[in-house]
Amino acid sequence: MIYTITLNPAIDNIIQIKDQLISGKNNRIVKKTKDVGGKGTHVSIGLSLLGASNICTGITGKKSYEELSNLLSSYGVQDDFYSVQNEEVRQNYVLTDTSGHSSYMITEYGLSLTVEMIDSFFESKLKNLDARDYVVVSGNPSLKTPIEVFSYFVQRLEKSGAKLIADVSGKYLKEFLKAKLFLIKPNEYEFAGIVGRNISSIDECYKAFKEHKALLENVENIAISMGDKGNILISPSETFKFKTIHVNTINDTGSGDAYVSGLVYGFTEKLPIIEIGQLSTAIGASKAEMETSSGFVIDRVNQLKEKVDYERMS
Ligand code: TA6
Repeated sequence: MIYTITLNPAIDNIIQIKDQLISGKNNRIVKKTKDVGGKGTHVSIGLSLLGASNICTGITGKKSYEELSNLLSSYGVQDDFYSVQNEEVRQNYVLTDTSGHSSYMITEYGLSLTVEMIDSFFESKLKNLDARDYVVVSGNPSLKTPIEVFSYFVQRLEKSGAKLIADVSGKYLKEFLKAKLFLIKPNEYEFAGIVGRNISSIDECYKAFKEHKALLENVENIAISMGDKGNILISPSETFKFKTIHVNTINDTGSGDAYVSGLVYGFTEKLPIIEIGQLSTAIGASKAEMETSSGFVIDRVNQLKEKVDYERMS
């Protein structure tokens, strides 16, 4: 079974304004919608759209949880979060404009986690976890969460024997790298933070990977996304880079998470690396064509994936 864990899910309040946002001007709202926020939730939406059964779980507040759950079920996702009394689901705000050139993300800190919450979460939602399972931890906990609590969470996950997939950043990624990982998906900045040098191209990613293999010895597969510059998939036996497909971007919020859902699907279905890269790249592009924060159009993905150019690096 594939579990997605979101330690700080959200409800995204998407506000579309006319033309581009201008400071000091009265920027008129054209449209307001709500969508699922948080990253692991988006991965579950992607897996469900791809037909892969998964358990969408994590830790959230009880207040507004029903609204988040209804948004998830509108994508066919049955969630099973551990919810905390007297806490609420955080509200995030995504500002987009009709030009489609920019999106602004304004996020609340969300719920600060404790060891007791982690233990209750494992006892109530993860007690059946074992080596046959994949666990995708996507999105950081609230920045108010002490790193020791997150470290405890990672140690409990590692003890379960499940294959771990991490899409987290900064000190949380550094913490996860102490554990044995099946897959990580840093962006260029997060990868630069691991190898301690600036990265400005996909080729530089691969060069830095080869020079700093020791820093990544716990990681089996690495996908590094670089937005318009493309992405690279590094596995123990082969490495490929993939070109980005340029589409008419309406809202790129959640494109990275949608891309991760393609990676998780591909790796868990044991598809060839080339197919994994083409599928996940096409999914990220299809998401960017939508007004929402999550989801994509399967027919559009199938149309785009054949157009994804790639090159073998090793
Ligand atoms: O990646 C997209 C997204 O999950 C948005 O839906 C928004 O909720 C934001 O990112 C949350 O990011 P954070 O890093 O605060 O969990």
